[in-house]
Amino acid sequence: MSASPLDHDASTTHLSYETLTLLLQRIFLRHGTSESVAQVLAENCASAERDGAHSHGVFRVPGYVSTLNSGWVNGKAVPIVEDVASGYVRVDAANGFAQPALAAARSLLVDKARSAGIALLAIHNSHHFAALWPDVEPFAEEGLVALSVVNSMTCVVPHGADRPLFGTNPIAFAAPRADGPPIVFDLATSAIAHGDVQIAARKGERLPPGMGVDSLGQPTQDPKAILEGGALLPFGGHKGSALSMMVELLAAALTGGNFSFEFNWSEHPGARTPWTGQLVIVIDPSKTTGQSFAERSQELVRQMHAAGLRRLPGDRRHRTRAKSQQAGIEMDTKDLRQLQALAED
Ligand code: NDP
Ligand code: PYC
Repeated sequence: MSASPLDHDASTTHLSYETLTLLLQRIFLRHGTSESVAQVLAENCASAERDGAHSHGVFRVPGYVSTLNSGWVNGKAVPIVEDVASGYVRVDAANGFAQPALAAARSLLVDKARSAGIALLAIHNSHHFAALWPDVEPFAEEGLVALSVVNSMTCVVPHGADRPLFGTNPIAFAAPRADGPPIVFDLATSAIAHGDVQIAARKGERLPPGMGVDSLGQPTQDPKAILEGGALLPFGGHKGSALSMMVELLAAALTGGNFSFEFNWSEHPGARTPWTGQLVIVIDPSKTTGQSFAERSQELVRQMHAAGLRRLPGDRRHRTRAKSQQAGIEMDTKDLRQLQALAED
């Protein structure tokens, strides 16, 4: 489970979560973040890699580094937390990353949710380049229900429109249950996450039909055609498109952040992180009457399994996590070498 020395013949290697987190922390610090931001981003990224959420694990590190080097984001930003109302917390992320802004406001948000039954956190002036489930799952681990949305960068054609406007705009939800890990789903409202298109292009793989269009608006299964002047489609036609619109409204209009089409990073070559907003809603289900929420959600899971369902959202991730905890996080040796170089260059 060690990061070095590497076996020169092995194409994969295994690292502990702690080793990977420390390496990532060194990279972020080396490229201009504060200690606290480096820690939050490193834990987020290592968790994604540990859980097999590859489109938002170490794959993202070169993008973080080029963005930090471009001056587009402030890696040392200190979020400004405002206690706005009994159930409302606002954070100006100060052109920094969204996760440190969430961390700064978290205890106030939880206190408010526990006293009022529900509270929301509106983050603006923020960059989110990660998976969304790490932002909600910890709430469910402490018995709360959480929902979060974040918008990204224009690359999705709204259903029935002619050109891209929306971001890939994920929605993540987490709820506690009595006999197992929280129920969590986290999904892009595009037919496929932009990160997965990049990964497919890198591997030379074709995409399933219905994911995107080329620069002429024609359906394509070629990821490069989508990335080079083409665009993605929403998942589920008009239904995913409506959800993506909702994400723009909640994550940007409601928080004071940019819509996915509102920022211009062209003067920051290397910038990759969308400068937008994020909304988190936390509910305390102990205010529910009758049986506990966690027992009710367990009953729903029981019935879903009885109906023949074999895989709940989150199951694959939790299985991969258990494997990583036992054998270490499996990584390509080549990717690890690239990370080590980024920690030193
Ligand atoms: P997927 O389509 O891979 O998965 C979406 C959800 O469905 C997950 O919770 C997954 O659980 C679950 N799931 C997948 N397949 C099944 C199945 N057969 N049966 C039951 N459940 C299933 O995710 P996306 O490609 O849509 O998104 C990938 C990531 O990209 C997300 O983490 C998202 O937050 C991130 N993203 C981030 C953006 C940003 O701006 N920061 C923008 C867009 C996306 P499991 O995880 O267990 O497989
Ligand atoms: O994978 O679509 C994506 C994405 C956008 C911003 C961060 N991830």
